[in-house]
Amino acid sequence: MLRPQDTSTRERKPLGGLWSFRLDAAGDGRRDQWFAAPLADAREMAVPASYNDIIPGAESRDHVGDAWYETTAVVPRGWAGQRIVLRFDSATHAAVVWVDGVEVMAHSGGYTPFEADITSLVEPGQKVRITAVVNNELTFETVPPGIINDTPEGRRQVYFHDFYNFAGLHRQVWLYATPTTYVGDITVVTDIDGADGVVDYAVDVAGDGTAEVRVRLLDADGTEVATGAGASGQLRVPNAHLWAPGDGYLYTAVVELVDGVEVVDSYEQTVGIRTVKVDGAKFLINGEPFYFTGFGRHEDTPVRGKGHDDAFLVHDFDLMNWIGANSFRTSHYPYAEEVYDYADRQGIVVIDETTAVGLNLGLMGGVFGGIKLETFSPDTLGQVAQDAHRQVIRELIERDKNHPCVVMWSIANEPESHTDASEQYFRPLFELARELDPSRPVGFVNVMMSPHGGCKVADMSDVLMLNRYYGWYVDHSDLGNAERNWRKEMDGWASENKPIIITEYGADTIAGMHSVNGDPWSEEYQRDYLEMNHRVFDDYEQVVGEHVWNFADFRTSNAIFRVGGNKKGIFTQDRKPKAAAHLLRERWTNLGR
Ligand code: GCB
Repeated sequence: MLRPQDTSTRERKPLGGLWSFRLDAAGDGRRDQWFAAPLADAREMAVPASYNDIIPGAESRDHVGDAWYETTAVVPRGWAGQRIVLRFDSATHAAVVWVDGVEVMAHSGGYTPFEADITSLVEPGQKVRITAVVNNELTFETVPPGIINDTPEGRRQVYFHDFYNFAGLHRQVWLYATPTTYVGDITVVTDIDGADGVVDYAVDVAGDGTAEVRVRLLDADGTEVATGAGASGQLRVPNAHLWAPGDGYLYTAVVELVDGVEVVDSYEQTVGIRTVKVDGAKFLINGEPFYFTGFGRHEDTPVRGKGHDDAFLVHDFDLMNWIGANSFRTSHYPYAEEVYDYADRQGIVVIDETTAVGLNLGLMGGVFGGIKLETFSPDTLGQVAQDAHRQVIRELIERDKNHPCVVMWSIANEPESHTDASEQYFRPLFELARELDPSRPVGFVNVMMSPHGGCKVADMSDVLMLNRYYGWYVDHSDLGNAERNWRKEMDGWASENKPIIITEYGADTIAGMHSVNGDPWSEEYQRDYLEMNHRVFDDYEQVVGEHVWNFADFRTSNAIFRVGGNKKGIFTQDRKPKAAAHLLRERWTNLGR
């Protein structure tokens, strides 16, 4: 799905700002048709933002169920005769949307965009009322999954991942206009042939008319370097300036639909020419071995929760640059599209992950009152969940396929992967991802409970992505044993002749806590812990990357091992460095591989 753009034929209008807002834990609104008239008894709420931490108190923080959002917007007069679209960049986790009381769309999945053609419902020059009910419930039919318990105090949401279940309209909402014959989709896949760049493109012409497709490829200075005609084709760029880690060089494909001399529609698609390949135990970008340094991250900032914020985007990338990180994983969901655009321009490499986190009920000791639940079964994660998982893979790849920064798909984080049921669950999902995008490696992130020899999904992965907490969740405060056990396990994985990325390793650390003994939770322990891990990584050439967990401290649900959230950040939640930041900076800016 193409992002809205301003071009010579298109216009967009962001609708972010303050919207009317009302929590509806009882679920009255759908029954009483709150969408039919201006939202009564509403307060105001920022969009984009999570609502949870904006309103003080447990009512919004622990809210389970519907939340209503409403705004009005004037459809620009100049859009008469155009196709008019309403687009939500995301709504966490599911939404139904009405325009002047008429339902226009419904969507499940909290981190991908959805849109509706509302041309027939609106009058250019007139005001429209847009209402969305956004639901935050996680069940065995959603990805990520959860369980809702009825208690005397109300419904309580339980989920199987640690990061807080922030909800709301986290990203921009747009009204935009295109011509009625328009560019519906663009796919670009790039290759390198000697010094030449090769760009295969395919353009979907959508709408009511017919048109010819014309493509002009411009370099970063705006000079035309190649042209193409027809809905699909190949462009060759002599002496191409490749997109590479640290060098976010982008061409622009100006895709035009033409009817005679008239340009019917025009869309600008950025193109980074690069290749990605797994060769034995090497991960190659443009044929060169690449070593990932960086983080698993979260969309999580004070007050706004998961709401996208350009200031934090730029600051976080500057901090990653300062520390020598060349990459990150979008743990554990697709991030805002602004993040990928910026990573393209900054030359930062991205492992792009779906929302499939917490598919592992074996990790949930105690949550079900002593009852042992199977992870993959008709009563738990069955067909409906697998279909939802298919949908998030599809929507992720459709949304992000053209970003050069994305070098790999991660289809799940730490699912159960040691059982026959998990093997059956995942096989078709790997097939789907490969069918949708044969140009990138596909993997999943393996959990410690499925060590080498015990994992039935790792064989399907092009790259072995391991989350390991030797010295934290096991061998806690015993780094000697931790190192020995880590090496023992690594010996097994290293025999697989596949690249290994350590996608998580980390130690909870309270900023400002110090200990001459290097006690856990101190800044000293975090440093010692990281150094131990690095000694292990450096002894295995199969290890092609290290992503510390986490870039910054982040909010979690409450648990006895969480003190105001997950404190494994190298930066605090407000982005102040802990001592380990300097250690990583020293290592990553000097890593000669
Ligand atoms: C993990 C998860 C991550 C958690 C982390 C932790 O393995 O993938 O989401 O935050 O452990 O710190 O417990």
